[in-house]
Amino acid sequence: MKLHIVSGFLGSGKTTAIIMAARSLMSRGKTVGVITNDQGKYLVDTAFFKLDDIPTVEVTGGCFCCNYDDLDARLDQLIETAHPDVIFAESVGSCADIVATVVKPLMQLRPQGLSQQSFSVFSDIRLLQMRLAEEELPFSDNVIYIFDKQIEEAGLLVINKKDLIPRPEADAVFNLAREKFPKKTILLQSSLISDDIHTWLYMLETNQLPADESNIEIDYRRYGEGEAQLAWLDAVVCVSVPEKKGQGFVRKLVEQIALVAERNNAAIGHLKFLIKGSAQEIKVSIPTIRDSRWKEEIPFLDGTQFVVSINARIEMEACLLQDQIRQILQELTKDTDVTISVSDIDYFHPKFPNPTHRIS
Ligand SMILES: Nc1nc2c(ncn2[C@@H]2O[C@H](COP(=O)(O)OP(=O)(O)OP(=O)(O)O)[C@@H](O)[C@H]2O)c(=O)[nH]1
Ligand SMILES: [Mg+2]
Repeated sequence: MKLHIVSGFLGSGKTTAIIMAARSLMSRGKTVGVITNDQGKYLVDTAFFKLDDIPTVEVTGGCFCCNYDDLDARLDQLIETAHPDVIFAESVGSCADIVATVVKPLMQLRPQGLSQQSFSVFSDIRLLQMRLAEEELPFSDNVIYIFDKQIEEAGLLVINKKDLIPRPEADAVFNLAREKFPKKTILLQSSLISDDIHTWLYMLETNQLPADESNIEIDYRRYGEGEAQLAWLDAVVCVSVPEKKGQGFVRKLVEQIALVAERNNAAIGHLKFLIKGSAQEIKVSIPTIRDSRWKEEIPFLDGTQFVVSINARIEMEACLLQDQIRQILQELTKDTDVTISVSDIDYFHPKFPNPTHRIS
């Protein structure tokens, strides 16, 4: 059984790449399992993997490193129930120091061992381009510190979403990254392109562990402060709209929630929605650097009843985020014949990271 741990900042494309890789492996007769991870619950990603019939288990309520025993147990559960040839474990996008706290413990502490393990780190090419050019990222210094530390510990760095910038610019980012990080294996990828996913899978299969076996130096105070500056909000909302009004309603809902960040001058880490109707389930995603394409991801929606799961990770105060989202929901019910009920809502700032193990 092979385990591929996939790390990288919020919205960098981890889930997309894993789904594409899983589809490719499954089409070749392999069995694949996934472990998702998040500080919150009602995870959009878990639901999204299940849409592809990929056996998926969750480690929720904190990162893999602070819930190592749960990760270990979920790994056993997945092996027992799904007998996967390959498991992908996607770590939460605000987590760093994974080599010391997850990769090494899994290699050294699991009695039955793993036939192979890999560790790759994703980065959205547009954020990396800005960072390498020393342009200001929209996050506070401590959040940027996490972004940097994730990249620092990568043995295999995947510069993802290359299709979103012109090819010469993408090549320039790749060359600059190679100059700056000569020890790393670096891939320039679009997770939407099958050939790129095959190359990534090939790199994983040829066992890309961290380039440098020594741990990164990381200041847990800064790392903890960075995580605590991000607000997490997870909600499940039941919506009833008149026939043929679903698409317009959902577009408005997503737009209004994205505007909360803008109004508060706050950076979005990742804003994700899963919209479940009687015949359709769709994911809508707004990452840090957004464009209007998300609107096209929302097709005509059949039916009148929808369950909308919201996972918002935004750099702002969690109570304020909750207040403003509730206000938006209330205002949307002022539209004729729309009813909205919040069946669950949870909002918080991640707790200080306190890894179960740290192996040097
Ligand atoms: N154009 C383009 N879009 C991509 C690519 N990879 C991912 N995306 C989009 O980027 C957004 C975020 O992708 P996800 O796969 O959900 O990112 P993630 O890293 O799993 O996000 P978190 O789990 O929230 O940290 C989605 O809208 C994806 O469709 C890519 O290579 N090219
Ligand atoms: Mg994800």
